Amino acid sequence: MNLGKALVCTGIFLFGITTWAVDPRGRIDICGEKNTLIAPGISPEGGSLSNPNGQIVYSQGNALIDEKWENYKFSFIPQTDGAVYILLKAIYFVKEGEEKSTSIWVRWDDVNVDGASLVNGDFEKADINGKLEGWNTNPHNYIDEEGNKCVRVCHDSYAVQRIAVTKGREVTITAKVKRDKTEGR
Ligand SMILES: [Ca+2]
Repeated sequence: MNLGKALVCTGIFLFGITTWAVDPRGRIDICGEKNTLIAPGISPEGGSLSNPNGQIVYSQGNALIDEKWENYKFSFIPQTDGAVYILLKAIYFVKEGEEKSTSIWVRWDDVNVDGASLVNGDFEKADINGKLEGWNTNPHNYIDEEGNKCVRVCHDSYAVQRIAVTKGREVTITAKVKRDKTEGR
């Protein structure tokens, strides 16, 4: 029996409840606008990249074990001129025996795009109402970590920005991601 299973069993035994059986992972989806077609490029280290149809690329990163910023990098290649939406989120997770998904939260910061133009990738710019420059997200997802701003998101409550892309010009996205400190283990 590994440690993870032992902890889960201990949780059931002592409290009659199950504990988390999954570590958070960052996920970034790229969705082509209108007729914009995209193809997958490089995959995140320790993660995966998939291309369920010609307009979508899903990237998913490594398991986030410690509460520290980890590097995230992947790319895609536009097959047409157009625009895409970048969705910063976390993995989709359904607990065993349940029908509804459970929200897994991660934090993102320092998003940088090579091959296209993105604004406010460090999340430092927002108006007085907390509306982030360049991004759309729930204001509650905007986090101030002792002066450093970032976003806290899950699969269904993400941060999104639209960027223009050029046919054949590979777009490489780098970012920092970490497990959220409020996330259970
Ligand atoms: Ca920041």
